[in-house]
Amino acid sequence: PALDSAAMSFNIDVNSPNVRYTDTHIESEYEYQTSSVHKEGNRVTVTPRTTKMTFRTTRRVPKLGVMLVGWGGNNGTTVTAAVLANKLGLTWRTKMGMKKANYFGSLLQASTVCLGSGPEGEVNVPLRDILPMVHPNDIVFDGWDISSMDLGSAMERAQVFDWSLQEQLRPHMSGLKPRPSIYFPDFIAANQEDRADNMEQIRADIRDFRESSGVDKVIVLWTANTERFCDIIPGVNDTAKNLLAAIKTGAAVSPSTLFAVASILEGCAYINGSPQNTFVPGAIELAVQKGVFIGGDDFKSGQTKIKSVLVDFLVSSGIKPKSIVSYNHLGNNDGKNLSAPEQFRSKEISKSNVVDDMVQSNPILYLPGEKPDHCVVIKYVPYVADSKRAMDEYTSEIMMGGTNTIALHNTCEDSLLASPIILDLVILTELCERIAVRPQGEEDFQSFHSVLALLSFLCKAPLVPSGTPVINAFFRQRASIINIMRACLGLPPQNHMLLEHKLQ
Ligand code: NAI
Ligand code: DG6
Repeated sequence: PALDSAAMSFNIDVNSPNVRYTDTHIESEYEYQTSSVHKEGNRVTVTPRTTKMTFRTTRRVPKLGVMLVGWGGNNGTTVTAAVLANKLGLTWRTKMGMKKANYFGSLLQASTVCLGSGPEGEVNVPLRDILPMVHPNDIVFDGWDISSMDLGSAMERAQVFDWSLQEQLRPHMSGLKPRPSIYFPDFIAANQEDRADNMEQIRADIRDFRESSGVDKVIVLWTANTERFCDIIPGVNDTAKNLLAAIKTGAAVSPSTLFAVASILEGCAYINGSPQNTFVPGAIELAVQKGVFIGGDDFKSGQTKIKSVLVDFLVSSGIKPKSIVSYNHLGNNDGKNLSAPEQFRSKEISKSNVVDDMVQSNPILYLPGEKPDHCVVIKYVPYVADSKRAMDEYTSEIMMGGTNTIALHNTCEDSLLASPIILDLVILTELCERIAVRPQGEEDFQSFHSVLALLSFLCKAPLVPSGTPVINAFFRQRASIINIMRACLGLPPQNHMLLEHKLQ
């Protein structure tokens, strides 16, 4: 029987003098415990530190609008159709039996967290129930594309869903049409006048969507094709002021950066689901100045997600990965776009840096600067369409000169992995917009840094504020999200000590 995950919904009340529920907020008094470490040669001094702070979460969940750049693509159509199918409670027959719409693959909708244990044993609840959050069924979608095809036809072009499901969805999808977007075959050489108009048009589109749909809040997310990396040019994109001036005069600015700037100027969070360096220094500075969240880069959906688990497992077991070779072939439009060298290079960079933090964490295995050989190959094979194949070989050095080789073969619809990640990205970003923190002794509450590092779990190349560590390891990223949510409820971090079961 199909699982009814919607029925698995919990109301959580924290019974603690440190937590206050008002009509508008959940407030928790929290002790943040860290250690300050001083290392001099082989001598390490650790000083535990406790910082008291108040977390305040606004309880009212807004009506959320999400504008997708690349709405007519495989991810854009798949996420829109999946939400519709869930909202309508659709079921469909396949050769494997009846299927029911669900949100498998979503951290927030389909994974759980253990709140603790009681007479009934361990109690696990969906992450979506820990704090008041937007439900994906309630998201209103809109967006842009360089293809004017309606979403019903674009869904068919994507070849992701079973035909009998598409037939049910088509009447709902065909009326949806992407807004015209901007296309610069080589954005560095593009027409200047147009560009200034383009940004104003994007801003007007955002305002039009907000007004016509009646949503309270808009988040913009890039799921359009991968662009090539752009150069950081002093005087053009190095500061917020220069970037705004460059856009006005029509200097070299990529379409994705234009979307990011337009979104920031409209006060809308902007998320980059592709690998290119949309967030040039000027765009980051602008987001900080305006207090708007930005996040990215590049959805962490399959091969890279496994890498962020497997390399962590190997290195934290004391095993030394020496070579990681990752092949991909896929036949969708993303694969076609990535068959161009400059676009492939963007993806190669974001797929390759993912092991760095794990390797650097273990100086027993790796000398300073030493890294495993890491090779990423992507080939376009039209026949396999959206059903991406990823093949990986991990070769590691084990005890006494031994060699351990692990080979993986992974096949699945790429867009069905990316779509739940898109939902998590926008829902988590929206939640973060409602969380404020006040360190003890300070008057004002502050929000998270504009560069929303909490999204790292969902991204291949996490964007973090300058000077802060990049974490790629899967379970560290997951723990960060869960423990911050727990802090909002005045609950300590999950420690997995289970001392209550380990003492006499
Ligand atoms: P797709 O090629 O099916 O869709 C991209 C859409 O963007 C197309 O409809 C295209 O017409 C449109 N587009 C291109 N330039 C545009 C512009 N300037 N403005 C508006 N629309 C524009 O690709 P897919 O499979 O949906 O992937 C989208 C992006 O997500 C790609 O960059 C891909 O690398 C990235 N990604 C996908 C993952 C997955 O698992 N599917 C995982 C990680 C990243
Ligand atoms: C080739 O790998 C195509 C890419 O767009 C990927 O499918 C996508 O970036 C997902 O990558 P990963 O490494 O998370 O599976």
